[in-house]
Amino acid sequence: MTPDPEPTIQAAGELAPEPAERSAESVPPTQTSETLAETAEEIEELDTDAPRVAILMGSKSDLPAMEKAETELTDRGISSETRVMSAHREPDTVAEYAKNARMRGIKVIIAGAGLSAALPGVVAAHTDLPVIGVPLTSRTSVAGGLDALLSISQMPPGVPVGCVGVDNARNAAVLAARILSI
Ligand code: AIR
Repeated sequence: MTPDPEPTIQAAGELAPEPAERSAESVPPTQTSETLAETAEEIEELDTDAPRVAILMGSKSDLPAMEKAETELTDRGISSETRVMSAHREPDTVAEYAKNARMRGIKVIIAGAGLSAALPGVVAAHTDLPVIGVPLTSRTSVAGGLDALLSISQMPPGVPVGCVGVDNARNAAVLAARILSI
């Protein structure tokens, strides 16, 4: 227990300290949501290594096609992170990743998948960040990737996914750079 501070006696007629002085000493500064947002923006600007673009794919077998997106972004000096997650095999992981992406400072999401390619659409269902889908050919593709092309491009109204050409992950990266205006 700390002893009580000495009581201060104020003589009659003596001026009380200005309210501003007292509040500066005893009340912690309050942060409005506006100043918090500004602070978050400043931190983001300082943290230059933080990924701006996410590159997602449904399987490790998609990596040879999707790594072209990473190469293009790196060449342009845009930070990215690459993750493998399947909308059908790991639906909870995909939902959680998409929900947290904006908070983590991600600005654009590129998502590639083959066959019944749900990944870009499911990501777009869980975030309002721009999502660019890359339809991929796979060992058992129908009509050279037409299955994935239709799965990605035929999104319902209100939940858009930008769609690049089959296996054209590089174009997805160029589009992401344009969205970022870099
Ligand atoms: N895929 C994986 N989960 C859902 C889908 N649509 C896709 C992958 C890959 C294809 O299925 O994106 O293009 C084959 O995956 P795997 O793992 O069998 O090679």
